[in-house]
Amino acid sequence: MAATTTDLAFGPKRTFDLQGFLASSTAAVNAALDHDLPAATTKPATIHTAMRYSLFAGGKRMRPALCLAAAAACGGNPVHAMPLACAVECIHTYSLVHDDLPAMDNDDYRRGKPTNHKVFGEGVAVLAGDALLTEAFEIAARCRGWPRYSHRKIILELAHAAGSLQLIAGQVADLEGEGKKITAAQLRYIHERKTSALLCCSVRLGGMSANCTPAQLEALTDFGYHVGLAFQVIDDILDVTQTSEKLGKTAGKDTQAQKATYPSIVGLEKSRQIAEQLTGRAFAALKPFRGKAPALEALAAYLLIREK
Ligand code: GRG
Repeated sequence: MAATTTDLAFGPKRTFDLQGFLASSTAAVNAALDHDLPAATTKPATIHTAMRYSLFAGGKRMRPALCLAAAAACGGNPVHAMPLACAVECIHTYSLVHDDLPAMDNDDYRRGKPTNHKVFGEGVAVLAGDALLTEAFEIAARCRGWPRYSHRKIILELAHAAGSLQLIAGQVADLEGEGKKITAAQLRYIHERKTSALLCCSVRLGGMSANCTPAQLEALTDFGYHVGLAFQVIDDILDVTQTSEKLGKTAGKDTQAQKATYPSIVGLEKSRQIAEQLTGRAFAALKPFRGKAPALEALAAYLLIREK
């Protein structure tokens, strides 16, 4: 991965060692998660082994990276952002474990490995997802509060993004839309909740962990919202253009499940244009940082050209 902001037409030319940033943020997040989660051998060992199986299966760790990058843009200390970066990854992993269940997307392959229920059975996979969701709040509760962002406000932020108005709402609309012809507006509703809400929350939490100003939080929200939407459009494109081996999850699932996606509604070419426009909006949102958010810029640029 050699992505830097200089690769794309957005914003002024800047270089940033994204590979180095992702390597160090992923290593730090993995070490913190390893420390926070009960050991695989802790009784009942089955549940802790199952939680760790999916959490350490090799996800890209984009949500924690966005959280840490947002904290850096606001002059924060990564130590203060880390509990929140770990919490969003736990919520994301829980959502994948449950999404893969036979009652949901019924998938056998995730993060390059057999899905949780294929290894541990459906009952344990449901519980592993539940436990990861709960663990997220236990870890997040270790964050510190600030004058602008109380401990309570930070936890509410996380709960709202994961709850029935956002992440779950998106999943419900996604399930109910299967096999139906839906409009681009309805598809946007699904993407905003199913995908963008948690990505945007990751960015906002990073800012909050740095006691960011209201203007910075507004800019981060605008950035996270657009990056989140672009992320799902690219995800839909990759589903029809990449192999399962490359993605580490079953390719072609959306077509198989008769899911409405941007490529199915507007075609591949137009979908790419939409992803580029959304990424352009994300870049524009960072203007108030006056070039002091290089990691966020580089992440947005990379997410547009990612191949998995
Ligand atoms: C409550 C039963 C129950 C289920 C909830 C909320 C939910 C299930 C599922 C969320 C829906 C979902 C899977 C949205 C897709 C978001 C998305 C594009 C995920 C892939 O993210 P990546 O590419 O994955 O960052 P890695 O594996 O790299 O972390």
